[in-house]
Amino acid sequence: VPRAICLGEAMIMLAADTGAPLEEVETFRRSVGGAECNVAGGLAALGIPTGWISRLGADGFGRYVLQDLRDRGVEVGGVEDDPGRPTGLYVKHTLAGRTRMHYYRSGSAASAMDADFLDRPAVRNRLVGAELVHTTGITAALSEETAGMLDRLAALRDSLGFMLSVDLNWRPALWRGKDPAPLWRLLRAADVVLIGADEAMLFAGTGDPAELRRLLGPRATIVVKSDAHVALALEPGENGEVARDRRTEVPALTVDVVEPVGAGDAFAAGFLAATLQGLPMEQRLRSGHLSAAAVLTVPDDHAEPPEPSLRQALLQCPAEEWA
Ligand code: KDG
Repeated sequence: VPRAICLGEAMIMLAADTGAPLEEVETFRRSVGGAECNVAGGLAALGIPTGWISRLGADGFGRYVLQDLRDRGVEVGGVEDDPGRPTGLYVKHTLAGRTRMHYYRSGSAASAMDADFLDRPAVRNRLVGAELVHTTGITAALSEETAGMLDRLAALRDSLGFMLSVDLNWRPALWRGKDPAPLWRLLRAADVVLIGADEAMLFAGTGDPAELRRLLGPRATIVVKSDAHVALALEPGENGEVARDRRTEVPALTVDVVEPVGAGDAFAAGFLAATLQGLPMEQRLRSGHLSAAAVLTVPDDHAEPPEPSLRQALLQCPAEEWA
C-alpha cells in the first residue's frame, strides 16, 4: 500500500537537442515529465512507497510513461486509460540560456480527471490508505473538471485524514483567461504548501513569507524557496496562532546548474520523504535541497537523489559544514 500518493498529469517531454530557434530543431530527445509524477519518482527513489494517480491516453506515449514510472519504483495501479483522449506532450527548449516549455496537452486524458474520478475503487482505495497526498497548481489549471476534482480532494482530506501537500507551481501559460480561485481554495486547504518566492510574486503579488501566511490562512506549514538560495519553513504555532509561526531557514547547496526545470519537484520529494521519515524541520529542508541539487545538474526534469549514505551524512552534518 503506498504511503504517499501524487495526483496530476504526466507527459512525454521532447527536449530540443540544440538551442537553435524551434523552427530549426530537427531532433528531440524523449523523456517523461509532469510535476506530480516527478515528485512520485523522487519519493520512491528515497524509499517511500509511492503511488501515482492519473489518466493516460491508450497510446504508445501513455504506455511509455507508465513503464518509465514503474521502472522508477512508482506504483501505478491507480492510473486509468482513456481510449478517446491522448497522452499530453511538451517540448522543452533552451534558447539563449532560458528554458521555454511548449505544451501540447489541452484535451489530454489527464485533463478529463473530475471529482467522480476520485470515487473509482482503484483511486479511492489508494487515497484511503495514504498518509500523504501531493498535487500542484498545474492540476488546478488543466480544466474545470480537474479544478472540481481538487475541491473534492480537499473534502476527502477532512474525512480520510491524509496530509495534503500542494506545490504552487504557477504556470502562467496554463492560466491565461482563467480564474485562479480554485487554486487559492486548494492552497488554503493544504497542510503543506511549497512556494517559490519568484512565482509567488507573479501569483499572489508578494513573496514575503509573513504576507503569504496572511493570504493562505493558518493551517499549513509553508515552505518558501527564495531564488533557489534558501528555503524557509513557517510552521503554525499553537492553536494556529499566525504570530507564533516557528521559522526554520536552510541555505541551498551550490551546484553547477545545467537546467532548472523539475528542481522544485525534487525539493518537494526530498522535503516530503523526510517528513514521512519523521525528521526535524532542519533536516526536512536539507533533504529538499539535496534532491533539488541532483535535478539541477541534469537536463531532464527528474534525477536520482544522492545515494543513501551520502544523504544521511549530509542530513546530519553540523550546520557550519552544510553549504
Ligand atoms: O515542475 C516541472 C514541470 O513543470 C514539468 O515536468 C512539466 O508538469 C509540467 C508542467 O506542467 O510544466
